[in-house]
Amino acid sequence: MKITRTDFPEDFLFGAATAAYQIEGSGFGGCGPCHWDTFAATPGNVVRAEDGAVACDHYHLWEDDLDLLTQGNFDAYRFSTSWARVLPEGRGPVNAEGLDFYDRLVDGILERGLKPFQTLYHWEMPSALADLGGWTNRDVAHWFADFAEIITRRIGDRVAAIATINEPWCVAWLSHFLGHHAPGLRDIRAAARAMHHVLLGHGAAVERLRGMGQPNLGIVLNFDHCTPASDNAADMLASATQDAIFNRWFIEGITKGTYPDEALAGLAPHMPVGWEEDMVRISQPLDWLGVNYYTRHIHAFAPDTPWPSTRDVVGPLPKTQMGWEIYPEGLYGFLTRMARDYVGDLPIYVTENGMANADEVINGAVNDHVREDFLFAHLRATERAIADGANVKGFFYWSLLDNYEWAFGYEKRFGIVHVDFETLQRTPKASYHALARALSR
Ligand code: IFM
Repeated sequence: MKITRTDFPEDFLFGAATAAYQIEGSGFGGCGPCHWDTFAATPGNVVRAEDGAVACDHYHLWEDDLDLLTQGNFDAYRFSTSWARVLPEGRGPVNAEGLDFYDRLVDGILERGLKPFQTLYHWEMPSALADLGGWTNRDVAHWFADFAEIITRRIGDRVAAIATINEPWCVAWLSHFLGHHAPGLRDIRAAARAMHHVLLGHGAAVERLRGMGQPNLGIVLNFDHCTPASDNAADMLASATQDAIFNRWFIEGITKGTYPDEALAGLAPHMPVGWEEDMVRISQPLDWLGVNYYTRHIHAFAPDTPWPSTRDVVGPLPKTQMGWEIYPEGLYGFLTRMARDYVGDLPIYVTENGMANADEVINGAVNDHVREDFLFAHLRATERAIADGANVKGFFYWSLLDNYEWAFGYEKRFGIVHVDFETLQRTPKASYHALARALSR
């Protein structure tokens, strides 16, 4: 059965999400270099060594892109403001063109009757700060708070909500332990520091913005359902360890001021000295929580490997173009778990959910019916979580446009709007039209 707007509470917001480096084109408008430019330029890191220099050229085509949101009957738009675009050196001189761009963008969002949901950090660490260690350097917290203040002084009067960090697990673990994202480190000491400093940066930015009187501050965490490969004790512990690293570290840091023992079991020896004293700053009250959810993983014990001694097992469920299992039940699980164990009645937004598919334009149309099914199944899961008490106030599809999917370059297509990366032509897909029908009033 299809979804309609009336299946959700009256004030529920339907939106679509994007991020600066993935769509804007960092080669335009005085944007500074970031660690993704050099990560991509290093052989073996990114498919075809593609980078975000042009991306979807949203920097020039933003008005057309915002029109797609209104024509799709959306209520809100989640976007990010690039640190490297505002401060090309990460600190010091401000790029006036960058601030002007975001100023025009926010006005354009409001003129179209949409609510602007801003994210401050969606992964473009300015190269000058990456040179100083980026998230492994404790000073990153105040560099980030300074950036947060500068951009907020310009557009904070008009945004509906601000998230400090997008997906700290990716910022810290995926990028400093697994090495799949910039800066591409595979080092437990760097990872432990980034795991802590990313939350310290969050706390410092919240403190700074609160001090300026800025309302509606939150953070966007990603969650991945952990399933043990079997019910033997070693596989159960492997799954619990991954759950602690991925799902519990950040939410427990910000809501309880503690880190889970199962994660500290490996990370404690590598943590920065005195980290415990930062936990009060990290766990300041928030106004909302963003939940990004895509899939689950199955974890098994991996003997003869160092902590966390786990390996992934390929699961049996249908998979997306990313090879990720489609598991809507996981979204229901996290929304209700957040409400029950961590945030109570605090507003929760599904800030990202979506799937990649090998979409093609055929006779002017993209028939991505598999994405319609995915989307409606996850909306149903959200609806059930609300019925069971989770205070979910909105849902943002990832993503409005096909875009730069990080280490996968432009190969994986998450958009409800197809982008031809040669001509930059946008083609709304069948899923866009289905959603527009569901959301019409
Ligand atoms: O494209 C990313 C996005 O930048 C962060 N969340 C997950 C998406 C899909 O991988």
